[in-house]
Amino acid sequence: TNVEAAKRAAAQQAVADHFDPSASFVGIGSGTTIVYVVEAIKERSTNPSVLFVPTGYQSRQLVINAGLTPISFDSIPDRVMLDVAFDGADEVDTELNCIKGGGACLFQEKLVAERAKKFVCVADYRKRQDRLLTNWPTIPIEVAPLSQHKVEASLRLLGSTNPKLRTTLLEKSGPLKTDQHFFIIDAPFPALLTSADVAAGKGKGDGSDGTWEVNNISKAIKGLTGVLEVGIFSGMNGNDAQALRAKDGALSA
Ligand code: DER
Repeated sequence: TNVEAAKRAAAQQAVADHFDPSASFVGIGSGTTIVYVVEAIKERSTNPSVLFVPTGYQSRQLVINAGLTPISFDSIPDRVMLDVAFDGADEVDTELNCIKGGGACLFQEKLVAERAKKFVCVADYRKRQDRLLTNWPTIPIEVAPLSQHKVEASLRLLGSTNPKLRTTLLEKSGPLKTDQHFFIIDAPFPALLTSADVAAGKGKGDGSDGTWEVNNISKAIKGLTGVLEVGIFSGMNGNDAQALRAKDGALSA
């Protein structure tokens, strides 16, 4: 099946199911799937004063190029929650936990996702796995440049075999910088256990036996001084995180 067709199918289903044309504030994520989400929203939006909260420069340009009105996250009025936020993911497990950060936008993505009444993750069939880090091998972590080596050492102590600074020789010599001017470290770990795995005795999930549960590894990494954000999205504040999967164009939630 054509991956692009699957992305478009997932995006159109997600917007049909979760975009209310009368919405006032809508979060827009980063990556390539989100492009189809914005296209679908453009077809359905009827509220001329709806404002779109981007999750980085790419997301903001996408909103502007679609003729939609962006608003910066720090301009959202106090106590206002976004009606809905749409974003992609690099991997999604059976409990709707996500690995995010393939596009190095995870910090603003998490800010926006947590500010939304509903977080809609739009992901084609390639992203859906039983456990995180099955197909996508690493946890993206945004760190203050000065803390890079220290965080890498701490990640090794947590069991990451070979944490690597993200560089891209194609566009720039040297490390990639995020929209916050921070670095990204990609840390490989064994597949992350779900809470059901731990309940079933598949491992302790606290690192003591070499296994990690999704929330435990996320908290352990987030606790390292120098870490700004971790590319693990779980629970989403109890929001109704919907992971949509397009399989051969058909959809299953
Ligand atoms: O960086 C992210 O988390 C993005 O949402 C991204 O990785 C998903 O990108 P894709 O839609 O191009 O696969």
